[in-house]
Amino acid sequence: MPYPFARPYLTTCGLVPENQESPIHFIEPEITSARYHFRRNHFLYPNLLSFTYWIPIRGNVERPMWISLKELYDLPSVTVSALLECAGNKRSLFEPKVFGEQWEKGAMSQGNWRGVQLRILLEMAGIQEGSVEVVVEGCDRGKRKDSAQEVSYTRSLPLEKAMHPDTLVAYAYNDRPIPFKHGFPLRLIVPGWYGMASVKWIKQIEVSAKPFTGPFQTKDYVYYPEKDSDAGAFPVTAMNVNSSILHPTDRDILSRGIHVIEGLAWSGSEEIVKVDISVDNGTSWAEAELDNDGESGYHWIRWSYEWEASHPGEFTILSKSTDASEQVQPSSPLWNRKGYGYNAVDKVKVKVE
Ligand code: MTE
Ligand code: MO
Repeated sequence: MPYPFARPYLTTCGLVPENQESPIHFIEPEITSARYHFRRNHFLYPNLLSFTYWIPIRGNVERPMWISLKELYDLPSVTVSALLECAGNKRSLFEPKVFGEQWEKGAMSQGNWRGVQLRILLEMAGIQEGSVEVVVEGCDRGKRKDSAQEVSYTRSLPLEKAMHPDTLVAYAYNDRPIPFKHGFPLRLIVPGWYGMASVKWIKQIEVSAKPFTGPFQTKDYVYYPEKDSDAGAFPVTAMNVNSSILHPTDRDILSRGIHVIEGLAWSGSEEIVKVDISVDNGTSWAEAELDNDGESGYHWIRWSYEWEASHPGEFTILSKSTDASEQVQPSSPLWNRKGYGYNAVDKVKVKVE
């Protein structure tokens, strides 16, 4: 990457609460250090009180319990290398425009999360017959614009996803305790799903026999394809197949000669099998080289394409990825009123002089 020593700070969508992202061309291609990790918050940062260090596991369980951090650290742990992408990443690109934080392309990160499988904790407590979801509450709370009541940031997972071996109650990020802004001491990590599922600052875990209806479940993080009605609504879950061009950057002026077009590609459900590049705004396409370590997993892959810019002019460069289940980035995304899951073919414009 071009600037190994100095990178700019995050760009800011809002400070109260704090919502910041990394400029796309400064996304670190392997591991996002905590400093450059985007920050997505619905409320002010919570005050962590002693209860944070004892997590209740309750609800529809045989043996309701409290688990301490110490006990948690002593349980067998696993590490998952996972990409976290905000469902609103790239929201600013929707046409027509939608309301909400106007994220550009950098509300995503990738790193190694270590913790205890949520299913181990659920098995310790013993899930009762008839349970359908696991509800995880965060310590942060406040008022939403749509209600006078204070609420906490709380989300549920279907039982099957909660029991998935890669769903973690994480306590470390890149071999260090999770930084406070990213959920210290414990956060949920739901690899493959958009970031809203990965609840920070876990306060309690509750097994439930009925679907959870809190506002972050049933009002936000729902795709509403219609502007004026809720027809056709469905929940935001796994990350869509997607890609971003890291280099060159949009509106770069390049000299004639060979340029390496580089970027990232990812999907929440399957491995990336192909990335197509166009340097003529989609008239012709060629395959990029995938820097695929052969591992399937939850991380993005890097790709590159050598381009000989032999004559001056303006060029529109596109990247389009395909995953193993043959999902392909569309030329126009599914427009939805809250602006989630933008995944149209990525685009930068450059000028060759
Ligand atoms: N957890 C809590 N407790 N509060 C929040 O506001 N935001 C969610 C999720 N978990 C949120 C949360 C959303 S929408 C995203 S994209 C990720 O956290 C962002 O995680 P980060 O701030 O560590 O990047
Ligand atoms: Mo998000």
